[in-house]
Order: sequence, then C-alpha cells, then structure tokens
Amino acid sequence: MDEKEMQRCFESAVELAKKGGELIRAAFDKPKRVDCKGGYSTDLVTETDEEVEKMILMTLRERFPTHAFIGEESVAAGEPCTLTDDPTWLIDPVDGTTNFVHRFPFVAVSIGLFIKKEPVIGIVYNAPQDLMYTARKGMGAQCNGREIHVSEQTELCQALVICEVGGTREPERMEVVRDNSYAIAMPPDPAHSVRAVGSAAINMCLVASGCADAYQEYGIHCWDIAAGSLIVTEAGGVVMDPKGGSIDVMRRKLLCASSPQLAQQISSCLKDIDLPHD
Ligand code: LIP
Repeated sequence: MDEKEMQRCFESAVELAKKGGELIRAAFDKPKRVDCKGGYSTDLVTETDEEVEKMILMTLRERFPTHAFIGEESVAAGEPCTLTDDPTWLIDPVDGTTNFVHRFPFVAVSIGLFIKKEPVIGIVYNAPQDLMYTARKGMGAQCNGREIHVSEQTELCQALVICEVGGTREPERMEVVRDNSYAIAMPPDPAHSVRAVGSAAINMCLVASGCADAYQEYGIHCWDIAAGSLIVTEAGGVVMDPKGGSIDVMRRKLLCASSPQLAQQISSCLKDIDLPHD
C-alpha cells in the first residue's frame, strides 16, 4: 500500500471514529435497548453498538472494496473472524458497552488496520471525553494531535496496573482473573494499586499516555485490542503475550506495559489460561 492510500485509510478511520463518537454521545444519556450476548448477563450489546458498526463498515467497504473486515457485532451475528495477510480492518464500535449502558464515561470507538497480520493504523476515540488517540506505524502516537509516551516505570512495586474482570463469567477464566489481580495487588511485591476501567482500547491508551503503567487481561477479543496495540508500541511501550513472546491479537490475552522490565515482573506472577481463539 503506498503512502497516499495509507494516509487515505488513516483519515477515513479518524473521520469514522468521530462520527461513531457523535452517535455514542447522542445516545449516552438516553434510555437504551440492552441485550446480552453468549448467554451471559454481563456481556452487553445495545442498538448503538450495531448502528455505529454498520455506519463504519458501510463507508469502509465503499472506500476500500478489496479490504477485509472484522467487526465485533458482525462476528456476533455469524460473520467469519479471519485475519489474513490482506489489509483487514478490526472494529469495535463501542468498546466499553457496559460503561455506555451505565453512563460511565470510558466508551471508545476502536478502529485498527492490519496488513500481513501487523497493525499499521490504530484509532481509539473516547467519545464522552472527546479524546482522539491515533497512531500510524513508525510515526508515533498522539492524543488530540499531541504526542504521547508511556511512563518510565520499570518497577511493579511503584506501578499502577489495570486488571479487568471481562464480560463473561466462565469459572476457569474467572479464577485466573481473580488470582492474577491478587498476585499483582498483594505482597510480597504489590503494585501501588490496580484499576479496572472497562474498555480494553482505553486501557491501552492510558498506558500509552503514561497514566497507567501496565494492563493485562484474559478474555478480550481481537477487535478490543487491535488499534490499542499499535498506539502503545508507537508510544514506546511493550505489547506481548502475558506469558512472554509476541502478541497474537487472536489469542484473547494481552499484557502491555511501559517497559520490558515491568512487563517481565508482571508476566512472572501471572497464571495463564488458553481460551478459544477468535
Ligand atoms: C470490553 C473490553 C474490556 C472487557 C469488557 C468488554 P466491549 O469490550 O474492552 O476489556 O473487560 O468486559 O469485553 O464488549 O465493551 O466491546
């Protein structure tokens, strides 16, 4: 893909994230139709999730007809979730749907573009707070146009770490969630504290901005982390498999951190679990 086409992709992603954010803000304080997915009362979807994704996909398909697409709600409706070497857009129209339902102001449109299974564009728009996080491969990361960078933190005992509960409640996954949060928060080497914001994409942007020092989660999906994975690395951070090795966004687990040293300290105290891949 040449520079002109890559810039056209970037500008389209920013434009559509903004439009999606406008739909989120318009519905934010209104009554919502809330449904549950996968048989869990904690994995929510609303009409806004579907409306935003439909708008984004319709425009991207029109502008980039040879590209491939993975959207959270399209996959939930039975569309394939296959990441190939082709240019592929990974879209979470409302990341933090539970936050959206409760008007907890951490709700993002997340749009990532992958080529040969590597991120080249990452856009995360926190709509209630009007914070547009952007990254292009090799061109740094920005928030509302201003460069962002991870913190200098290298020590777990001085770190603020994000640990999420997730949207489903499989007992074996919840045991790992519980044990991993406990291991990070408790002696002998406790973090300063643990936070759960409720949006993987925003969590990664908080790490990229130096507002948190690390984030780990088992159970996320490729669309949750696609855009954020580039924003973190372009901001100088590390994104990896929680037990070491490079990240595979399809494997539903992630560790990102401000430094390799901090990532290693956290990785060494995490329990692992293999979940069904995306
Ligand atoms: C959310 C993720 C978050 C996870 C939530 C939920 P959604 O995505 O971004 O990390 O902890 O349970 O899955 O479903 O709001 O798009």
